[in-house]
Amino acid sequence: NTEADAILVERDGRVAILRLNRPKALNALNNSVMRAMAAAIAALDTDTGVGVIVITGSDKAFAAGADIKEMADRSAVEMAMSDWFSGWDAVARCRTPLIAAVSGFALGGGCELAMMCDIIIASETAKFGQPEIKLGVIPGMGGSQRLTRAIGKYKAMDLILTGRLIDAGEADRVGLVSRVVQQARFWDDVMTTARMIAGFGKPSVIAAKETANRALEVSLAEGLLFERRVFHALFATEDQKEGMNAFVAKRPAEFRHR
Ligand code: CO8
Repeated sequence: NTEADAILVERDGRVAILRLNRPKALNALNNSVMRAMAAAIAALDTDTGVGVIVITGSDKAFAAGADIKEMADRSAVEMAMSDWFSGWDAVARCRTPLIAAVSGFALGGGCELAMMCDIIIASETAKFGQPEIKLGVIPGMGGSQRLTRAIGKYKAMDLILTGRLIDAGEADRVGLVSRVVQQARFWDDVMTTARMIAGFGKPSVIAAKETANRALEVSLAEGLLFERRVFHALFATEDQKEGMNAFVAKRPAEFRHR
């Protein structure tokens, strides 16, 4: 399919849904998907009407990896000069919360795309892995770093060095997913979660994401200082006044910035 339909963009109120749309290739991530995804996220991230972005695939595959056919014959110089995969940084830079809704295969770049998101909701059919070693390469979209931070060195090495796949249960046990849901309830759970987050005040949601992510970048003392400053600053928002006053008055909060 063409660049225009490499992903499908849907809206459900304040929730945007980006659906990978290369079913015949198990949603392999080629340059068209990367450009379409980067453009969609750039537009949605600055849209004040969007509170959460869901990234998903089909029942059979979230994404079975970077597109091997597109990469197979490239030279090292071509890969380096085009800075292959750098377009995916747009996903990691997104300030709006991202939920990866993973059913079926999330392998290689697919697993790495899920790990760029903030919450990973897996159907019980999900399978995760970093099989690049079997292709003579290594993870190239952040897997060696994000997987190691997410699940620790020894679990990550097990996956990266053997290329073996793990099912949703094992992914849950090692902490690679936020939760596992039965296939029949999977999409309902994803949308309920997305709508809930999208209903909170966006300034505090962005602050929460930004602050939690600092934990992966800085020392504990710096991270705690960052948290304290952001916490204090949120008292300048109408949503803080509304949230706390609504609690005291025993009524639901009506956040302004959502
Ligand atoms: N790329 C391209 N095409 C793919 C990919 C892929 N990653 N995965 C599946 N497809 C295609 C198949 O070629 C097949 O196409 P066709 O019908 O034309 O033959 C179609 O999708 C259906 O796939 P299968 O027939 O293989 O389906 P099965 O249900 O039998 O198997 C699997 C499903 C197990 C998921 C299998 O397709 C598979 O192993 N896929 C590859 C998984 C993989 O290795 N992923 C990692 C890719 S590499 C990567 O993501 C990062 C590389 C880092 C490089 C660093 C550079 C800087």
